[in-house]
Amino acid sequence: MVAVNWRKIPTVLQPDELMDKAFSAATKKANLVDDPDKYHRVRKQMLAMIQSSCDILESTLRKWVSKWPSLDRLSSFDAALVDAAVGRDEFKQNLGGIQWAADKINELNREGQSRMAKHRSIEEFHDRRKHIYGRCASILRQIGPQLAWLNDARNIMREFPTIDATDPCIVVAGSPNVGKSALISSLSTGEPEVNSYPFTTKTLHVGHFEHRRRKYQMVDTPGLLDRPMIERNEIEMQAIAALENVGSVAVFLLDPSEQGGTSMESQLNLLDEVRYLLDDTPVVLVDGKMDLLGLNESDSHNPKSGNVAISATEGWGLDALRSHLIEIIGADVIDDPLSLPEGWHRKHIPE
Ligand SMILES: Nc1nc2c(ncn2[C@@H]2O[C@H](COP(=O)(O)OP(=O)(O)OP(=O)(O)O)[C@@H](O)[C@H]2O)c(=O)[nH]1
Ligand SMILES: [Mg+2]
Repeated sequence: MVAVNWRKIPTVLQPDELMDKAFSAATKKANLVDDPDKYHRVRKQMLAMIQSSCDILESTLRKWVSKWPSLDRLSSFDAALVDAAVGRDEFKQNLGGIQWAADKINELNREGQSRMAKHRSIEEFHDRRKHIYGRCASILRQIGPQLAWLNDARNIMREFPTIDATDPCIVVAGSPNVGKSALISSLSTGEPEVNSYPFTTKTLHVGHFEHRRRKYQMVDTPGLLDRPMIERNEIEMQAIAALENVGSVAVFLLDPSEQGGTSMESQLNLLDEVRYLLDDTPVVLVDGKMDLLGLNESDSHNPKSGNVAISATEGWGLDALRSHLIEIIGADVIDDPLSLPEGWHRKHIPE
């Protein structure tokens, strides 16, 4: 399962643009044909026009299909994103329409070649070429709505977060305004990506850091895990189920200062829901905005709650939190088969 780079999905041309591209390239090809005998020249030119325009149309359409992510190969999280944003069935149908057109053009190309072989006059050569062009145009016009749909879908999907299901992923949850995005930014090396989930109008942050050449991803979940269950729709539930699969660990960020506007009581209620939703994913409790709690940089835990304490804006406690997360995630990883079991020392191995 590879991560989809949503930004790499190509734009598709509209029918007129695609025809211009194919027909003008075909005319150039025809102009290269050189034969002193008019009859043979026109015949070769018309053949070249049919063949090269159909080839370009077909290969362009097939290239689009192949560059679009294949739904069957998406992680469940990515599939939920696509379903929520543009609809899984529509996605398949519209892409299927492009495939259909490519097959039709291929048939047309072969038909044009074989019919041309039977023609015996210059007029027939021209007419055959015109006929094929007309039918290409009609096929392309038929898929006009599909092409327009794909471009709209692309513009939506470009904003999706890229999450690699093979790398560990830290899901950051918590009430609105507790500092989730700030935490991801301060733990990330480099600028975090800013994306959006189709379920929410908010932007989300995806960050990364590396440890021992391993990449750790972090995603925040605005509007996804911070609302009561009752307000969620089916697609959001699917995405949450998928987050459970993709997440190695969840950070539940609390704001004991309550400066974010949510009382501790409702933050803790939300915690219960998140624990329930993410079921098997271990949850690490973090008290954020510790600079507002009268704590010092050296306090690694909040003495009141016993939770890990950090300040994203001051940069306090971040290294300790990162190490803690790496350690928890590491517990799930199968040990290096060449390493020795705990408590063993090389000197115990018989020489
Ligand atoms: N004093 C202080 N302020 C913080 C800290 N972390 C975040 N903030 C502030 O809290 C506010 C909310 O931070 P965000 O990171 O946007 O919070 P969020 O949880 O991503 O918010 P939503 O995405 O809207 O749910 C901002 O004004 C931040 O500057 C911190 O450690 N200390
Ligand atoms: Mg945010």
